[in-house]
Amino acid sequence: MDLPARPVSPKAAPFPPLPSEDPFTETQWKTLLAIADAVIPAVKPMAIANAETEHTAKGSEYSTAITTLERRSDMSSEAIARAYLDETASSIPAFREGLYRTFGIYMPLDTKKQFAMILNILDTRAGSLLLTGYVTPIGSQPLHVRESILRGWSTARLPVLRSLYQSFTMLIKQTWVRSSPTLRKVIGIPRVPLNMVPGKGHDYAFLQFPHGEEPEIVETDVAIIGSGCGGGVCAKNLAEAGHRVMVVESGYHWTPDHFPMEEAVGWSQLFMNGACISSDDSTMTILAGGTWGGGGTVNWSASLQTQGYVRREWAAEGLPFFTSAEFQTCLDRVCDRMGVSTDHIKHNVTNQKLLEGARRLGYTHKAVPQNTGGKQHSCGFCSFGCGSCEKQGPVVSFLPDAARAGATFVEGFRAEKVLFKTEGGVKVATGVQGVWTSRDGTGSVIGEPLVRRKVIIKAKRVIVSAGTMQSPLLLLRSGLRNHHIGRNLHIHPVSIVGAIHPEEVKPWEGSILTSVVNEYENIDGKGHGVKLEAINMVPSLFLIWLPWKNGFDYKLNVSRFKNMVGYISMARDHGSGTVYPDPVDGRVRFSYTVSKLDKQHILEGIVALAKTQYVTGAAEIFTVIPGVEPFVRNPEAAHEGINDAQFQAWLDKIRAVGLPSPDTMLGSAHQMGTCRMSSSPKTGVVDPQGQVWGTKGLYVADASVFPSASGVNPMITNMAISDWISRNIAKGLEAHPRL
Ligand SMILES: Cc1cc2nc3c(=O)[nH]c(=O)nc-3n(C[C@H](O)[C@H](O)[C@H](O)COP(=O)(O)OP(=O)(O)OC[C@H]3O[C@@H](n4cnc5c(N)ncnc54)[C@H](O)[C@@H]3O)c2cc1C
Ligand SMILES: *[C@@H]1O[C@H](CO)[C@@H](O)[C@H](O)[C@H]1NC(C)=O
Ligand SMILES: *[C@@H]1O[C@H](CO)[C@@H](O)[C@H](O)[C@H]1NC(C)=O
Ligand SMILES: CC(=O)N[C@H]1CO[C@H](CO)[C@@H](O)[C@@H]1O
Repeated sequence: MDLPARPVSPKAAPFPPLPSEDPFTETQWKTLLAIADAVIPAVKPMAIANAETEHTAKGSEYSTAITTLERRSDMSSEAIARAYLDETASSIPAFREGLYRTFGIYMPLDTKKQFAMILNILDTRAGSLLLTGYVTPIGSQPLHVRESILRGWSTARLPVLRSLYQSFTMLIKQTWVRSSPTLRKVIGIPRVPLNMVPGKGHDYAFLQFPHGEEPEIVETDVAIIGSGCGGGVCAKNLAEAGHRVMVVESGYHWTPDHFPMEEAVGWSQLFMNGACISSDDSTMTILAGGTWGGGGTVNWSASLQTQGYVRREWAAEGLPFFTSAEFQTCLDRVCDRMGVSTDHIKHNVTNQKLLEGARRLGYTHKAVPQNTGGKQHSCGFCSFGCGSCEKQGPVVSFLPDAARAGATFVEGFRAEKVLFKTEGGVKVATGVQGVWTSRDGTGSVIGEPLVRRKVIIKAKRVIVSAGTMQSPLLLLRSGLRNHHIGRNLHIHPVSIVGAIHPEEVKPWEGSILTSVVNEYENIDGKGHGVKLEAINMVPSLFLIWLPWKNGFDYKLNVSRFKNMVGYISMARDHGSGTVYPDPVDGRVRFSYTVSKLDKQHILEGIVALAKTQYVTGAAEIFTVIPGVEPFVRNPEAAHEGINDAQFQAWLDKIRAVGLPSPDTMLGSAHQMGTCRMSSSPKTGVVDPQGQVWGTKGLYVADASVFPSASGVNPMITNMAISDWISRNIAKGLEAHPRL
């Protein structure tokens, strides 16, 4: 019953160790796991089910489910189908560990305390009555009562109950999809992309420092903090211009033979804060890279140049660079280096359906250029690293170029603050101070490190490329007080539309994001609107968005993954938020509430996406809007196209319900703007050359300098701006003759 042999099997990457302190008490765990088992229960046929703990399926329902699952799984294994239905969340050790890690490592203290408090309240008679309508605490209720309490929360009038429903079901779906031993077998998804040929990565040498009580002091011309898209470009340019360059990165390098990483581990090891960065109102989650190569190691290859209307908007704010020939040269230069083109694209089914749907509706659409070095890149798993090295992220392009020009690298280095001297009342950057954490004795990153040491890097120029979430925090820790630091956070908020097609799609096959529909990109006439794009179809990123009514339905619905496609309606946001440090431990926090205008735009995009799926034959279409049931196509009405009255009524419902708060969950992987570039220190953080206002020698070069949202996926814009900033820095530095 094993999957057919695969040509490659990436090296296993380990989880970070579990914290020694248990995040919850035994009674809190009991309540949480009872809720978990209500979301993902064992399903048993009526004849043998124990209604206290198991979901009871009527005899025929159960046997139909088994045969359906067998058919779907490719493996025709009744044993696997039964094991899948038998599975309860709490019976999976990796599920419990996943929750333990989420609460014990990644969740900020005050959020964890809120959860603990809710669990306590649910365990009292009075609290239970208030929240569930029963005096018996939910942890002691039979399964069907727990299920009906959760369903009741989903439609409650009280917003706090609806948000309980969302928090619990999302958390549990997510942890289960990552950890289930049977789900992937039932879905039939392979461990690595079919026919993936492992690539040979650059052989990095990272600086090592000896033990010592005193800080280690090293010297360079340019210190670059962060190895992501911005930092990578700067490193190449400055090293090639003949300067000594040192790039420091808080994450670690994973060689490509670890890629694509298994989903569960990948979320922990490759993403910032375990991919668990939620807005203060908990409706929004931000994904950011946190490894060698930053977002470039986990992004999806979409390589779109900044559009004219955004360039004009930025130029009109006193930044003429954005309409200059120079900016275009920078865009073209970074694209050339990564072999960006549309020539080799072969659209997978998800992208084909978006393009064909748009064609049939007369929507503007186009192929999205890929940074795949002039090769076809059929890899649907790039969120967890690119094993073939075809994706030209910084780790395979800019950083190796920098290495060949003499740049040096430090992994495991967390920059604490920029150091200054004062000259004539101006702060002049003299370097950066941080803590270096070496690997452990086995070369891994999970054991006790061999060395942990404070390091001071003296430098003539310091470039902060720690990304939109971390760059402003570093500036604040360095004592800078410009009011704009951390503000103006734009995120391109996205909502999701999924569809189930009658034919097999195998959505994990082929390239991830090769098409875009632009029809609704300028709804307000001022450059705000949505782009419609494909989402990366890996189970842990997609299946969590399917609605939950009970665990039996949910298990059966997610087993149809092979027939699903998924898309995002992504807004160029007019509204903005703020990034700030957690008061307890300094980790990144943010506040962001999607504006009314942006919600309207996202909604238009959802409607348009649903139409593309209707006209390409979807059998079912679903959104993540609370209270909107999936649309099930009536085959009789198909000839009417989108005029199908039932379909229109469903679209009306979507428009009427909108995206209610606080129970509509949105996501983002495009954070920008928290160190905005401006023509005056009164309106931003860095000057038109990328130098931090009020300082000398300190620059920011990453997506945080965008004056507002880029509208397109931000990587190329980020790299082009970083190209310009670093070339100007090089001009102002006297070159060293290279030895
Ligand atoms: C899943 C996903 C898919 C994406 N897909 C696309 C796409 O297809 N197309 C596109 O254009 N964009 C995409 N993006 C967005 C794009 O990757 C980011 O916009 C881009 O990487 C941002 O680059 P950056 O230089 O601002 O920061 P990052 O690339 O995030 O780099 C910052 C680096 O600094 C490190 N760092 C942070 N703090 C410190 C510190 N104190 N000390 C030392 N190091 C530190 C971080 O670990 C990180 O590695 C995607 C992003 C994600 C998460
Ligand atoms: C990701 O970002 C890097 C730059 O950091 C870029 O070179 C690469 O092309 C991007 N890849 C994808 C898949 O977006
Ligand atoms: C899940 O299954 C139920 C019942 O089988 C159905 O009503 C619902 O629409 C399904 N959800 C999706 C997203 O297909
Ligand atoms: C199921 C299916 O048709 N998958 C295709 C997705 O697209 C790639 C090309 O990018 C094809 O190779 C797959 O066969």
